Amino acid sequence: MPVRVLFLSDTHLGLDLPSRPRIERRRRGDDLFETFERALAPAVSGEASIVVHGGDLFYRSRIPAWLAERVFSRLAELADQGLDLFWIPGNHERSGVPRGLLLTHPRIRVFDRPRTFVVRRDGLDLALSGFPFAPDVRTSFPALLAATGHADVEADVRLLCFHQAVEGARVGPVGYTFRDGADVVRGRDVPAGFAAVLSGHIHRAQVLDRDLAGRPLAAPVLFAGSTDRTSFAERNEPKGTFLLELERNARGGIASWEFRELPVRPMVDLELDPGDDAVSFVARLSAAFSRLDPASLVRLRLSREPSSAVAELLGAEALRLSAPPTMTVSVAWRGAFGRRELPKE
Ligand SMILES: [Mn+2]
Repeated sequence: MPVRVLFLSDTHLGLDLPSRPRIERRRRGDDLFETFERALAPAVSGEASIVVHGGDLFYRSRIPAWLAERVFSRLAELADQGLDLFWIPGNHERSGVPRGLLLTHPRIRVFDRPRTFVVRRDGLDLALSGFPFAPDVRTSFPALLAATGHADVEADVRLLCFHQAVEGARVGPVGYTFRDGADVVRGRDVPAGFAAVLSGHIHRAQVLDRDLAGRPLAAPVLFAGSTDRTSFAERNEPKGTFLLELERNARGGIASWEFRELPVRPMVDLELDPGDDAVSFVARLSAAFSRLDPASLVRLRLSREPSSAVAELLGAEALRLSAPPTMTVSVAWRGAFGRRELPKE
């Protein structure tokens, strides 16, 4: 019987989530928690018995205690129901996150240093080897891999888990490609003997099977990507998780997978000429908003610096009122005014 593993990463929980909001409105922070919960659905329903979080669970390394408590108690709940959870600390989690809270649960394992965990599931011994985010991974990779101790354990199926860029990974609207930076794992360093490599860090979901010279990788490298869009650079990317099926073979197991897409809010760039007349601008703006999905995150880009009458509207309650309450609008234009965001506190 195959073992099913849910792989998610880069949930960035805590982003835009103040403990005492002064304005009631839809927040990205709430979106990210909703998407996090949806992402966990295959684990909650029993489709997967193992969950791997590829890192950047939180949005930064110093987090308030209430946030850690909220997230860790949810993870502990899942572990209490019999799931095995694994977490690779990302670049946002190198020091300040109080990992001690998680390390005390017997079914929650944290790659707080290079190490290998073995769990028995559905008659298979599954070894998960990994290490926390390493900034200079290109040179340190062989040593980090060896330090996991993967070679010293017996297992039917093996996974390698980390939070790094790998040669050939692509991000952003124009497809920036990671090549030979000090923070990039070489394609030829991806080791044989693993069913798959699971990595966080790269926010675009993708699977690598070749290096940039076209040579096949020794194991497929899966990036689940962020579970929700964390910036406009991700506005065209589908978001989701991977559900993997792992089976035994003589070479560290074999993996198959499907991408489980998650519903996320549309991100829209709205270009508008501010004109000089505030009344006409508001009418054009409202008309443009009404054509969009009311759940959209809108980046309003003015083609030129607005007149003072129009500028006054942009900073004010008026703009908030011209958009549906479920819409989030930010404004940017070139010129002396710089950049403004709305709604804001
Ligand atoms: Mn991230």
